[in-house]
Amino acid sequence: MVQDAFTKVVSQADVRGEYLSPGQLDALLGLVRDGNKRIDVVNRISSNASAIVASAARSLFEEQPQLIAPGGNAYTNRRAAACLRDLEIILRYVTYAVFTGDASILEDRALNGLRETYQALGVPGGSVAAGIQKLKEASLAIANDPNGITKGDCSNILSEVAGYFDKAASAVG
Ligand code: PEB
Repeated sequence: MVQDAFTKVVSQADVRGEYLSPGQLDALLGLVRDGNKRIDVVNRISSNASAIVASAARSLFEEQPQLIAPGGNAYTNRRAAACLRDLEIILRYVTYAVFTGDASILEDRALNGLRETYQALGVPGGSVAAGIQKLKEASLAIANDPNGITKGDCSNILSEVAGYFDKAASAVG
């Protein structure tokens, strides 16, 4: 079921018939307090999505040129386009997870069954995982860009973002 960080805590408490605990309220308060950072990160990644995908694909194909050579899984424009599209889909779901502070939308709607889909298609999952790691690097570089902002402590949100990419990569790799 798709949830956000608030809904998840509420449904877990409801299962036990309990009120929200002070610790849970504190954690959710932290989420609200740092909400602008979260939304800024989502905005930065979303508005640079094509550049992030292009840079990830370029560096994946540089490292694994066999993918775009005859016989490779991204050989022919049709397959290369499918590959870029897949990276873009993953990136989009990661932005949803960052926005909601919860991985369930990424897991349920994108990662669930993806490994098996790739196996059936003959798409090398390890290479997709490598591509997702490139997406992560490009996204973090853009999210971390100190240009035009007052520098604050973004280590928590950035490691959360990194975690969603890692989750996606390990779902297929
Ligand atoms: C998943 N990818 C492909 C297909 C599907 C997905 C369902 C088959 C149907 C189609 O081509 O559209 N779709 C995608 C996804 C969701 C979804 C993530 C989540 C909601 O609905 N080839 C490579 C690289 C890699 C790659 C390693 C990094 O060499 C991807 C990119 N995916 C790739 C390729 C195909 C594909 C399909 C090349 C086409 C395979 C083929 O038709 O031979």
